[in-house]
Amino acid sequence: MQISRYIKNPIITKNDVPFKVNSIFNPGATKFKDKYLLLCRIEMPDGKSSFIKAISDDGYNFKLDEKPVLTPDDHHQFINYVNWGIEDPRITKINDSYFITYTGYSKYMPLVMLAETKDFEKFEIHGLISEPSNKDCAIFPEKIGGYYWKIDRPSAEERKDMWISKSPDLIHWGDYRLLLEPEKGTWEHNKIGLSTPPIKTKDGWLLLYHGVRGFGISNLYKLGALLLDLEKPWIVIGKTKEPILSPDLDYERIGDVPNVVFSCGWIDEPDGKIKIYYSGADSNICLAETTIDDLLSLCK
Ligand code: BMA
Repeated sequence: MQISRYIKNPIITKNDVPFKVNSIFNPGATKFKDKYLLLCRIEMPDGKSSFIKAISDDGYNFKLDEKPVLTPDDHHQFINYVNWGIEDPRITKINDSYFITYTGYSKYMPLVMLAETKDFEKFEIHGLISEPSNKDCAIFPEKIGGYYWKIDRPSAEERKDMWISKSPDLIHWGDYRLLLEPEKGTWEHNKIGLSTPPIKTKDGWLLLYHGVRGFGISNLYKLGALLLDLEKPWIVIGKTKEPILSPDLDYERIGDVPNVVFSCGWIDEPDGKIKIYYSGADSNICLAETTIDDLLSLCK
């Protein structure tokens, strides 16, 4: 398997946060002004999550901000949909704007929120782009056939499948279609969901997704890759047969939620390498590296 964990994992833990948090994990990732930027989920001592920014010159050594950059309280008219926390940001750059899809959590259960920023200081909160229950959403980085596209994961009673839909303006969504359902009897038996925003490759749209299987009292979260048709992104043209990353090391096994590897962001380099930012056991931020070509060959 052509995927390697960074030897100094985890790269960020709660000890790096300059104030008291329960945990830091599940960051969205992007390049911003030639630096690596992570928008990290921090779970505060009261159990509600906010976001904090981390910046790096090399993608390995990050410096965290002094304070959160986006909190539930910043959500004003949307506060009732996020007052149990904001979680799991995914970042897509379109032209000179960064669009962030994330989970708004409240007594109404998870739903998908959309915010936009140009500088990662000020955020324009566009509001809800799903009803509950829904999460694990990211937007494609360009229009396809004249429309924006997103993938998300509604929870419909027992069903936990990935869906795709389109929009003329990123706000109003429709043309919903099933994209992928869990393959029964395998590592993704119980549920799947999008992990990283799609990247355009010569062979199709490439993305990571997570699969979950319950064993005894534990759920195992693993990562796989998925390849979608470039012009018709609702068509799956390839998928990894086995997970590309599974919880194995102590920092993936032991933590708030044991036996989890979970990713919300990755950064592709001009030379075809790709940095996958992920979290172990909902308790840290880690890095794994591979190449686009390796992932593509595993999807065929
Ligand atoms: C998912 C999300 C993630 C979390 C994962 C594993 O449902 O809530 O935030 O990392 O479970 O606990």
